[in-house]
Amino acid sequence: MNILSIGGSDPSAGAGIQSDIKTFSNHNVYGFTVVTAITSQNTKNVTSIEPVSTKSLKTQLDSILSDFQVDAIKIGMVYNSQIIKVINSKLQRVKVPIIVDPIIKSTTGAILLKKNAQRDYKKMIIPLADIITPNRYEAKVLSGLSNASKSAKKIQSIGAKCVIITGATSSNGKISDFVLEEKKEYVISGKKIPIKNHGSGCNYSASIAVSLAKGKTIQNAVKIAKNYVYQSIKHSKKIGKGVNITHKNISSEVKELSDSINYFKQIKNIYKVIPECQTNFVFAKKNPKSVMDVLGISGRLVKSGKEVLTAGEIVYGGSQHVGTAVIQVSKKFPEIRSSLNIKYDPKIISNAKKSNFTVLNYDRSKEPKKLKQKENSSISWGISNCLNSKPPDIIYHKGDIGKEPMILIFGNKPSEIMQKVSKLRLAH
Ligand code: PXL
Repeated sequence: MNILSIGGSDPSAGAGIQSDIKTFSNHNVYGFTVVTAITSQNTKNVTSIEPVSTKSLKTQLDSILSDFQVDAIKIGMVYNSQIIKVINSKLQRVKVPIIVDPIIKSTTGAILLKKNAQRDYKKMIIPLADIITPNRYEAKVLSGLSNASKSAKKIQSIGAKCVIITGATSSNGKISDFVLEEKKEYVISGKKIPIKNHGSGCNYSASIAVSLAKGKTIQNAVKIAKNYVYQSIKHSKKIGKGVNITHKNISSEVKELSDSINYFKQIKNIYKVIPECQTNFVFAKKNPKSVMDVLGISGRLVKSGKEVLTAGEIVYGGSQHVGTAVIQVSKKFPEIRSSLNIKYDPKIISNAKKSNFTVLNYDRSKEPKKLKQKENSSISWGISNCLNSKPPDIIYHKGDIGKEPMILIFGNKPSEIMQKVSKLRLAH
């Protein structure tokens, strides 16, 4: 997945295109950048702004749009009317979701959209927007209105399909975004962190761009963006002499799991090993106590025709079933922290034995009746019954009445599971 950010260069990398690359990367998508203007700034002030020439802007856009598949476009700082006109003419016929983040003033008070360009901005940039994400101040400048609902409706009437006013209201430690979709309006609230920062607006709109490219609903996109911004402010750094710079480092555990999931999904014909109950791939903290200590995919890896799609996000508590399995194994073998479930196939079991894997199994039909009634009890019972003195590579069962047979692969970490997967010659 590839996303293009069109905006200003910020050498402090707190905002602008540099910050967007970090957001895209944190969401595991590739980012392109087209520079509209070069700002000189730090955490205290902006000292210079030089827009690029229209020729450069045109050729930058052509370079990207003629070569790559672009799954969404974010438009940030545009500065003047010449830049606005080029963007409008190049993007009018582009058929990918466009997120517009109106950039009018910097946190430190500098003008980032010239006053005499505001008319052209409304005429030529706002109508490109599938989603526009002004903050309260920007919404007021664009609409002339203070009331969130009226202001959003005005901006929608200028041509944006959906309007999200970020930080529309805030009280009691909460900050709420006002969302006006094509046919409904609602508010989404989250926790507020009162830290003056540089970058949160860019983080928000870039995260929305990723979600839109992934086909998520606007409501889910807003929830994901709010959480991302919360984290980026929480981990913001005072690395300069002025305001904090937002920062979010995806944990190495999430990166490791996410890389392995992507690798797994790319295996040829891998859809054939996805069971009816779908697949999860998990990675636990050390000594996990509950599934809330285990990273998993909240909506699992699901089969859609011959494709395997990631439904949901990688989150702690994302898997009940496979999460419970890894917790049970880790009680006896603490080094084992990752697991993946796939469809039972005797050929896979015989490949595993040929590779000298430690393969264990249990018979679900032998589980005591009393236990069966409890949610997820079977897996704990089955696993604790079959473990022996060696850490397992594979544990399988052949099902029970109404229960699907299943293979679980175990390893110390997701990349080790992928090494095992390559030996098992899945989907051949
Ligand atoms: O945060 C908005 C923003 C976006 N883009 C650039 C900026 C700023 C704020 O300073 O400099 C280039």
